Formats: sequence, C-alpha cells, structure tokens
Amino acid sequence: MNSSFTRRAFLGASLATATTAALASCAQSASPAAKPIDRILPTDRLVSQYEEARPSTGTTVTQKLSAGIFDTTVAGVALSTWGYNGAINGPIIRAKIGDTLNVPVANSLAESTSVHWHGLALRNDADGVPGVTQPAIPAGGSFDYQFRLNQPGTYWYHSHVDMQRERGLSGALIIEDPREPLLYDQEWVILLDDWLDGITGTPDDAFEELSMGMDMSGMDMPMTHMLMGATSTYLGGDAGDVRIPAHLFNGRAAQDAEVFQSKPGNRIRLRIINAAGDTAYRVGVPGQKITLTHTDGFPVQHEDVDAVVLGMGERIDAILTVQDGYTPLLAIPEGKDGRAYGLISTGSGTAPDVGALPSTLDGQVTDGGRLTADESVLLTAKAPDRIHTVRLTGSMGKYDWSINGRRFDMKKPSAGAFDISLDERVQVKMVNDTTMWHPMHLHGHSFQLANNGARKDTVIVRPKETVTFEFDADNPGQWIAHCHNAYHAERGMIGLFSYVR
Ligand SMILES: [Cu+2]
Repeated sequence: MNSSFTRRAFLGASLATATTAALASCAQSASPAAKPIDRILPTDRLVSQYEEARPSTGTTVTQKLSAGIFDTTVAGVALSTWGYNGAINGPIIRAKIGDTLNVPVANSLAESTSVHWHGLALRNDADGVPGVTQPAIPAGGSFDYQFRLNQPGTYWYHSHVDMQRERGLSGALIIEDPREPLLYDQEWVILLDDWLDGITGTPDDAFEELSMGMDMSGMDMPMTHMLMGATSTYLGGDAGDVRIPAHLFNGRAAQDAEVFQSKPGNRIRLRIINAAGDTAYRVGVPGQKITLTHTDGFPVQHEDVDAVVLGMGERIDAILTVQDGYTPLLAIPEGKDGRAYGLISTGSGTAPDVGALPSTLDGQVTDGGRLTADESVLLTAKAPDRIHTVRLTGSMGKYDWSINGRRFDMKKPSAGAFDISLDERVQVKMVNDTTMWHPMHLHGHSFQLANNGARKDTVIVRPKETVTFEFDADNPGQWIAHCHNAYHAERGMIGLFSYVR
C-alpha cells in the first residue's frame, strides 16, 4: 500500500463520517451532540436581568473620563504621554455599594480604547474588553459605562486595549460600605506603577523588542528594554522581563515623593494598588509592622507583617498606625533596581533623604494569595460541578506566552474556551508549566483560593506551581482570564470563561 493511497482513504473516511454527522444533525436537531454551543453573550437578556436583580440605592455617581495625550514630567524628564483627564493617574472614583456608576468616556486618542473595571463582578456588557464584551471605542468616539456596584473594596480601572494602560490610562476605584466594620482615621489610596513611556521609549517599543524573544538576544541585537537577571526568591526565580527607568508612587518618582499629612496615633487605611505592567512591589515601613486587612477588595483574617508583595493587578488594604515624625512607606520592586515611596508626616522632624532609606524589606513577608479569608466572605461548602485545568504555557525564548498552548486570538475569542453553566461551582486548577511567575486575573468574579484562602480576583502563580481556586458561576456572560503582566497578556496569555446554556 503506498502512502498516497493511505492518505486518500483516510480523507475519504473522514468526509464520510462528517457527512453522516451532518445528515444526523438534520434528521434529529434535538440531538445534544449536534447542537451548536449556545453561548450567553453580553447582549443576552440575562445580563440585564441579573443587573436589575442587584441591590440599588437609587443613587447614580457620575465621573467623566477623557482619554487623551498630555504633557507632564516624570522623574525629572519632560514627556508626552496618554492618560485620563490629563494626569498620569485618573481621578479616584468613589461610590457606595448599591450605587450606579456612570462613566461617560470620551476618546481623544488617535486609536480606539476601552475601560475595564478591574475586580468588579459587574454586568458583562460593561466589562470593557473589545471583541469580547463590546466594540472598542473608536478614536474621537465616546461610550457610556453604566453599572451597579455590588461589592465594597479597593478596585482599579484601566484601558483594556493593547499596551495603553502602560501609559497613564488607569485610576483607582473605591467602593465604600456604609456598614464598614474596620476602624480607621484616614485613608491613603496608593497606585504603584513601573514607568518607561517617554524615558526609554514607549511601551509599544518595549513590547515589540520583547516579542522577538530571548532567543534573539544571542544575536547582535542591541537590547534596550529586555531585562536579564532580575530575580526574586520570593517569586520563585525570574522576577520580570522589562527594564524600568522609574518606579512611581501615586505618579511620583522617589526624588519627588508624595507627603501625606497625619497625626501621631492615627490609623491610616492604606489602599494599595499595583498598577504596574511587569513589576511586583514589596511594600512596608522599615522597622514597623502593618496589619493586612483586605486583598482584592475582600476582607482577610488580619495579619501583622513587615512587608507584603503585590503582583500586577493585586490590591492590598492595610492599617498603619502613625508614629511621630516622618514615616516612609516603601515600595521596592521585586528583583529590580530602584524604589518608590511616599512619606507620612506629623509635622515634626525632617524628611529622610532617599539615599538614607533601606533598599530591602525583610522579616515576615507575605502576599494576598497566602492570606486566609475572613469568615464573612467564605464561599459556602459545596463540591465542584465542573473542574477546569488552566495550564500557563510559553517561554522567554520565543516570548510565546499562552494558555494551554494557545495564544489568544481576539478574532476567535471562544476558541479553546472554558465552558461553564449558570449556578455551577467551578473549580480551576492553574498549573504553571513555565519558568516564570504570573499574576493571573479573572474578570467578573471573585474566586476563593483552596483551604479557606482569600477571596481574590488576581493571584500570583509561581513557576511550576499549581494554584487551585473555586468560584460560583453567578454572573452570566463571556469573561476573560489572563496574566496581568501586560506584556504576557498582549502576547496571548489570555483564556475565556464562557457561560453556555
Ligand atoms: Cu505572565
């Protein structure tokens, strides 16, 4: 038998099978095997019905956002960048649970954009993922986001188009609980960011260079952005891929640190957001403990620590009791040079010199993924109805970051989707097959880590580690899950959790 005959026979056999299947589907359209998958899209009536069922105060909070280009100075360098309302960090949006948030977005950029409401279990058609939940807002166009807020906590909004949030297109979103049980005197909202735009190039330049892969670095290519040898024992090895010239604490570099006025004995609630693209931050006060109270908006059993590590997209709330004088709150990039910090001042003493501050934070160090949920937010005990294994794949060599070996294609978002059905308890095993850590983020839900771990939406998954979590499928629509390393996500480390009927 020659090989061409074998091949023809195989093709003939496959075609015959396909024809039989097609005929069968005509004859018995009710056959479950032949039914096309019925995905619950953002335009589905269920999405509005679930929104109407969310509790409402009847109050609407409106905040206009204008995405545009503006001039500013970062770390002493005059530059032009992109942001909301002409600033590196957009306005802090504050509302209460039950309020409706209304955000008219005007796009003054030369390209399309969108806004994603990071961490919120909101209506699917307001999630801000072009190609999945809405068409992108075109250059010169506008879009009104309007949705109810049903969970208190520290959240974040940012563009979900290309590398835009690596410029200034992000800001803090704080949702207050009128029955807030935590006692504190003041609140300090802190956005941490790794900044290169206008200093060493643009995020798009960096992305283009990294996309060639590390295999290219053996050739005679000048590497401006790719960072080699950034290591963090805490993160299990390779800490990051990108050389960062400035680390920002509320938009300000270390030489121009923000000063927060307080009084001795005051309890400050720190609301810390890691808005960076490629940098985890280790945050703490030298010689003083902070008390961790929440991660990703949800309360945890309080823990006193010397420092806490936040992956990109994670948030931590902590209580800091103010001592007299100047208190530095350090944010040290894991495995990278430089630092960001802010100062608390009680009006006495003198501000410490940048050079006089320690460059490490050691002692008891943890991260949100290692905390324990407060009992009030534990998921009810229930066996999983469905289990999905999500393998994190790819390498620095080809820079082909992917999920289950598939790089996400916005033109075919449901290819390789993780199907789920309403009211299921879904268990997800995130298996990291790569040699690098990834901060994995799920849209539209808050999951609970195994063994009564924290309720979260973004979790650090270390190299070769498996992280298991569960969530309730109670928010119909199409929701992506992805690495919050901006460069990894842009290369395709994105999957889709897809509600089906
Ligand atoms: Cu990643």
